[in-house]
Amino acid sequence: STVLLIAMLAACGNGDSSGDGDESASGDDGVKTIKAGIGLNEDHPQYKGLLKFKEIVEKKTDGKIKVETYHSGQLGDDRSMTEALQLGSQEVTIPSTAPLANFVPDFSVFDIPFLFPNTEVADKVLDGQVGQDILKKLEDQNLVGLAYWENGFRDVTNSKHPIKTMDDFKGLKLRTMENDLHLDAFKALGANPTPMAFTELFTAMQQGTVDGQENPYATIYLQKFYEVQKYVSNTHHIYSPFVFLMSKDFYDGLSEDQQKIVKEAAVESGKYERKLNREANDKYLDKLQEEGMKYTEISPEAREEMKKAVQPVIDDYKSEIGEETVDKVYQAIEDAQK
Ligand code: TF8
Repeated sequence: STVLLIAMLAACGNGDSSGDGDESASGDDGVKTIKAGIGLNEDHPQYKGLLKFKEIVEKKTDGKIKVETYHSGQLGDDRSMTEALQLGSQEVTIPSTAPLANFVPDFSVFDIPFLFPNTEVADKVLDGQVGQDILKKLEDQNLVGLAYWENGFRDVTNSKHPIKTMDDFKGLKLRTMENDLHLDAFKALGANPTPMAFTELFTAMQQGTVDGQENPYATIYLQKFYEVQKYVSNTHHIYSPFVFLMSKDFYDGLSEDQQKIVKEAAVESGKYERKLNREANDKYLDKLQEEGMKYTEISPEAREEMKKAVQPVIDDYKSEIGEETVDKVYQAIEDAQK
């Protein structure tokens, strides 16, 4: 009877864990469920984009695919949600490329400081062959990259003093995303950087564990960082893409039509999210100042000094990212400006 009991427990314990994600993702009525989680809150364009994805997919599949949406890190942070896709306990997440570099090093090419001159060039490179080829590399990690969305140009905030030149970074305890290139770049600028998941950031700033962080204005405003940060500068030091990720096991379990629908929906809702995000970033700097933050303009000379300081880090990382990927991205940026 003990053997029978153990066998019964083992059967119960199996639940979805042995499934490749399909059992947990599709009920016996043939309806498949996409569990989609993001890190930013419901006010951010990233969530509005996800709702657009849900609307398109549920409409085009006549409800045969349902999308459950979760925001504010309810399902975890960028890295843990990406791991959940690999394990089949979640179907969609939309991380920044920086944490994604821990799964596919090539994504760190987008963490090269001052890489993209503007969003037009970024869109052309990301949506062009070079960007799409980098997405393909996710498939070895049981992930499918369906589209690039936009996090945006990143700007530094802190609670200590205005940042006007590189000197002002000296000794500043700055949180960075969990990405070695970011870490080393801020060390080269003279800061004292700490990698941390986004879900822990607000508390760390509130408690003074870190003095500052760097994110686009929309995130700084919509996540209410102005409540715990005093100074903001337009460093615009990195353009961060998001990647619309889907579990490859789940994607492979879809019909060809359904695969076409989710791919097109990710691209279409991505264009919508980029538009909302760009409108947001322009107006949110004003709102940050209305909330009492002190804005400091970084001069072209100061930015040039920062570019020079981080160049050795970029040279060091070229082989780690992949020389071919780095060269192709630089060439695509040049071609996009002809
Ligand atoms: C960061 C990122 C995040 C986004 C979001 C969690 O600073 O910019 O805000 O990746 O999806 O960690």
